[in-house]
Amino acid sequence: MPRLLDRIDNPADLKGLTKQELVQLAAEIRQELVTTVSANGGHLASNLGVVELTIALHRVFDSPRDKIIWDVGHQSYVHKLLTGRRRRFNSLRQYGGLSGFTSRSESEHDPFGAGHASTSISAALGMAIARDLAGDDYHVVAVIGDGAITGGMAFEALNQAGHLGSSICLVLNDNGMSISPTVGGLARLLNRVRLDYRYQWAEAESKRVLDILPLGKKLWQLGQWFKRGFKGLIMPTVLWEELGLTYIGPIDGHDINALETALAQARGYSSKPTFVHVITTKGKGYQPAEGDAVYFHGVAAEKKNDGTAPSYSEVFAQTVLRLAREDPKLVAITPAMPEGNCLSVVEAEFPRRVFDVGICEQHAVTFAAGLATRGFRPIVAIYSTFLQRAFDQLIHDVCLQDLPVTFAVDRSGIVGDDGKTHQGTFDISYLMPIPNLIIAAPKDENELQHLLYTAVRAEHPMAVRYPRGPGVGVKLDNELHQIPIGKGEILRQGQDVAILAIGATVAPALEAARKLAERGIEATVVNARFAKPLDAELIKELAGGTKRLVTVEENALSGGFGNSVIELLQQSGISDIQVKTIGIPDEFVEQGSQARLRANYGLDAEGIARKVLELFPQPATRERLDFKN
Ligand SMILES: Cc1ncc(C[n+]2csc(CCOP(=O)(O)OP(=O)(O)O)c2C)c(N)n1
Repeated sequence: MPRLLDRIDNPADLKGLTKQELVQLAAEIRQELVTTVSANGGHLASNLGVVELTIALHRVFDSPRDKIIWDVGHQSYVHKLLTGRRRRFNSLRQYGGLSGFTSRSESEHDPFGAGHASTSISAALGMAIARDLAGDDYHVVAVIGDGAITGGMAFEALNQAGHLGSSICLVLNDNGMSISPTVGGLARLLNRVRLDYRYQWAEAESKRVLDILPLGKKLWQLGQWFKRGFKGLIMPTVLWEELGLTYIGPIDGHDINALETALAQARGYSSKPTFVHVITTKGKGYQPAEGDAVYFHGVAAEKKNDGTAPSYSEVFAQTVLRLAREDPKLVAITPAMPEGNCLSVVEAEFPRRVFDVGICEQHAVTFAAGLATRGFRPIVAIYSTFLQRAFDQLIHDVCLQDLPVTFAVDRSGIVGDDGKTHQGTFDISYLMPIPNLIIAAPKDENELQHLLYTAVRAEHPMAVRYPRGPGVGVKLDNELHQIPIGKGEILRQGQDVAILAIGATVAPALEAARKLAERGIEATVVNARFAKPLDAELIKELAGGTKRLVTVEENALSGGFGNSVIELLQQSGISDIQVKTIGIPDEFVEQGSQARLRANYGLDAEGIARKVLELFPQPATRERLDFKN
């Protein structure tokens, strides 16, 4: 039987469908989501939960004239299917394919690109004010989850939205879940609405009481006061109303009729911000995802781990567990990623010393600073891309006061299919100029343990960056030891060229050296370990020896490790040397598998060997070096 979905080329095609057809369409969309995400990986549970909401939004509003903004954008797959991207949907998260998030360059139906959380209300407000100033009359809608609304930016925008009073429609997609269950006071408040069915009774009762009050301004005022006080007692909507938003809800987010009624009501408010509270079930309609929404939040296309080596994140968590057992003052903080960075393992044993602070990177960093002032040893486990959010907190609250906070910078370097918004290719550059901060990267998962052990004993803030995915498969030492700060190690000696690699690039650098040796070029390979402070002594010695240096890093070249090495040479007056740097040029890194992207940027063994070869320009040597086989 032909699918209804195959007839939807743009949102206007939804408008003529009957209620029964809409139910069928929702089922077809869910089938498509499960099939594609099973093959390509992606955010399954979040998308399954917004099928009806997305259909209703596109029936009530008129995209692209009306602007529908998805916070984070990880739940925009249904929106993509309904806005002309159905035929390309099988390319989701693939190299050159559809993004797993919203993107302005991908479709006119994506008015704002996303990937990081809590931006939608600010963006919506900007568009709404632009509309008002230009004398336009389109609608602006922001859809934000109960996880993303815990982010500080969302609150900053809500504060301004109520103050400006411009018309925007904020849809809270409340499923009680961030990636893990949403935490915090706001989550508790929302839970009361979601879980306590008394809200239905409360609403009916407050309306009944108001109905029997006599008219007249004074009593009307009293009625308003009573309504707010009474509703607030049982139905915690008052927060939104006091902020200046008209509250509509709570609405069953899987009932298209109810959704359409509520959204149409919101659309009707032409001079007020509205807040439509929609209750959904994450993973809806696919039993495995409904049963385990945490696991099915983000599904990997390939198996994360082939079983031979633990992931860096797993080794991180096991190390924190050991350190926490030894030191009662050790605490760990995660901004909403206890599963991704594996801290849930530590939390199980030390529930009072692991803090999921919500999607609040800025708060996470300053919270750690506060703990450090009182003699605690905080470890902030944070993805490289999300630490960007807390740049000022890093400088102003941690490093300026030289507080010994450890930053476990997970997913550093190339992360793969999540694409441009999530690549961890900036951290060395943005950390580098901050005084007092030590920046390290282990060559393998064993060294990660030792660097973490070193970091929690350091007298300064220290960042340890490590990549996404499995370690290189080395044996993990039982005894942990401190690594001297700012000291690299020579892994291989050769007189022709020195390769200085840091972090995940050390293993391919060693392999490159082996390939070069087969062809008569002997390379020294150094595991730099520290981007700051650099091992100046070692670098100067190498420069004096081989006169040829190649640096390798999975980070932007601008302001990165290699540039720092060049600066050191320059400042030391060393000029009789050839230097090549391998890293990410001045561009955003696309989505694709880590292996493919690394190869694209010459960060694999072949690429490193090729770059070394550029320092040996004799054609005869070049011809002999064929690294393809
Ligand atoms: C600034 C930032 N921190 C962390 C993340 C990682 N992240 C992606 S989705 C998500 C949970 C979002 O929860 P919610 O908004 O409730 O949406 P749901 O998936 O439940 O629909 C998190 C923490 C992010 N995208 N951006």
